[in-house]
Amino acid sequence: MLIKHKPALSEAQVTPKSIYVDRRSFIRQTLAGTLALSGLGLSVSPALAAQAENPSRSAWRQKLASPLATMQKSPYSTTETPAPLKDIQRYNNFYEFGTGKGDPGEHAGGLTIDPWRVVVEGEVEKPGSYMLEDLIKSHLLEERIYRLRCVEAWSMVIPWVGIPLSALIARFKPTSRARYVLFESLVRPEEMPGQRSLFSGIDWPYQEGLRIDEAMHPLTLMAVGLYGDILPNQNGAPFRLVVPWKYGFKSIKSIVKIGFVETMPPTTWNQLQPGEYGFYANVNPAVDHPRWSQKTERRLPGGLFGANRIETMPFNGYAEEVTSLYAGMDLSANY
Ligand SMILES: Nc1nc2c(c(=O)[nH]1)N[C@H]1C(S)=C(S)[C@@H](COP(=O)(O)O)O[C@H]1N2
Ligand SMILES: [Mo]
Repeated sequence: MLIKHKPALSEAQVTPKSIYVDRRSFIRQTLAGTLALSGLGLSVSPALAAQAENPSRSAWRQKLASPLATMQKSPYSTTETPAPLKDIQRYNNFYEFGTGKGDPGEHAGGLTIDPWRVVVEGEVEKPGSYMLEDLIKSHLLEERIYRLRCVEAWSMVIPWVGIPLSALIARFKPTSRARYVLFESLVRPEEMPGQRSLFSGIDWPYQEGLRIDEAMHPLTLMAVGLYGDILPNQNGAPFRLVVPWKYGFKSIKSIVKIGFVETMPPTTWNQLQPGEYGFYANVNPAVDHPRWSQKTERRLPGGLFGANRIETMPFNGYAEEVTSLYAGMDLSANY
């Protein structure tokens, strides 16, 4: 991804990186810092205090405790070894928190993720503003270990927890006019420093979309967790899309709206650079990005000696399951 302008450096971004390397030592240091500062009669910044506790995460974890306890393993999981949690949490794209890979890990901790509402609108018989827990509670959570391939040519294996999007869509009862599904992320500049930057280049909210048959495909997941716990904030807590055969930018985070529409919806990266980020964005080693090759990818974390390059697979290795969705389409023109 390349954003047109360099974002303004925010005050929070100058906090030393070493503080954040390990979340536990971060919390320890923050608490120690709080004590030290209060001993000196100084106060700690509210953002740091929020990252140390964030009661909304404990509240949401409690709501998800019994669904998580009955989580099922899925036959759709890859047998590849998942990336360690620390790598999944510190190498992210989530521009609402900054454009650097470490920014979401540094700045998303304070995001309030409970209560969380999801607005469902458009061509459905059951539109409404739903509490997230009400959307989840009648479904069994599944663990789905999927490869995630970013358009920037890095990838990771991630053990998501979620429910198939098809099961959710069925309860909203789409009408025959619902040909596409659109998704929108949270807009909350007070908690999202990337949205306060005048130069981010993105017109918030982050938006994505799928054709209805892509949305109904059994591989398409709405994730609420990973590694058996609620989602880390930097990975899109409390509720994000995961479409494993498409480039990662389709897998929109921290979703607050799902809409059902008749025509192809505008999507964030496609609007910014239509020649580089197609609406379909299927992982395809045969079609290079205009600025780099898509034939190989860096599988993270790298080994002892750094880069761990592997060949990129058509549809990210899910060709057998999804090729039929695109029968008759020229994928070289549509990514
Ligand atoms: N709202 C929102 N969703 C987003 C993004 C973003 O910037 N904002 N980045 C996307 C991109 S480019 C990728 S590769 C994945 C990264 O997911 P991860 O950080 O959980 O690995 O999230 C996607 N979803
Ligand atoms: Mo990405």
